[in-house]
Amino acid sequence: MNRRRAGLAALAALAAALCAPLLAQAPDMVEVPAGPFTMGRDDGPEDERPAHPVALPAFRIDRLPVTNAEYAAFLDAAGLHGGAGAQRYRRYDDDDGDARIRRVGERWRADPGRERHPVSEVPWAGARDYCAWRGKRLPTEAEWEKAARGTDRRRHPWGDAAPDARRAHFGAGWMDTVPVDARPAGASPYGALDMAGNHWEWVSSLVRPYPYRADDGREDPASDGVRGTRGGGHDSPGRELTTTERGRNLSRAPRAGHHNIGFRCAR
Ligand SMILES: [Ca+2]
Ligand SMILES: [Ca+2]
Repeated sequence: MNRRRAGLAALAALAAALCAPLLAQAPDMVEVPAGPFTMGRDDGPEDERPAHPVALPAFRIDRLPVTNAEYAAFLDAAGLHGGAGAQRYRRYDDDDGDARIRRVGERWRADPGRERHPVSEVPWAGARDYCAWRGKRLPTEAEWEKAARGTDRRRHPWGDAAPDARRAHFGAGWMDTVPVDARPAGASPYGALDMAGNHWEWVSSLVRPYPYRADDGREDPASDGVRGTRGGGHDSPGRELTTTERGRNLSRAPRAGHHNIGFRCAR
């Protein structure tokens, strides 16, 4: 090897060494640019009608849902309960058989093998508090839908093809979940993973009829009303895995955690 080629080879090796960690580590949030998108559809169930334009400012959303390991770290930092007196509430249904985080000594710990699975049994207020702890917030229902759907009205995050096992985890048994990054082929137009299937996801919005309006009271953080859930879960049939499905067949009382509802955060 002559000196020039040796020098180039050394440079290339250095560049590869410097870039490797960047390439290996995808960003933990994806960018959704400002602009309108179409929310809802005209040919779906009543609660998804009508298709209507919603304009949103730019925002970022987590690339992945929150995992058991991440939520265990939050419980360590923030504690199981929030509020005080009559306002005291629980951030995790730790006594539920479907909980996959347990207190071990003084610490909260994800069950072995479940660390990277989406967290379940988190009441809506726990999801809200987790996002605040990370300097984030829950996405609104409109933000969630745009992040999953983009601006071309696609039926699923990956496009219009029917759901299959390569793109999403669904049609599975009770609590049969997979790691949050197990289905890269199901990425949304902005690169968010796992939006369809595995777990439903809490959004900030109360469940109200369309058209979506952020200023009509549905974003009231103090309300006790039912909060939205989006995306479909591991035990959903394929027809619930659309970008427009609103989870109307689901138990989603906000004060309880549920076996098939997790969340991700936005900013
Ligand atoms: Ca999901
Ligand atoms: Ca529960």
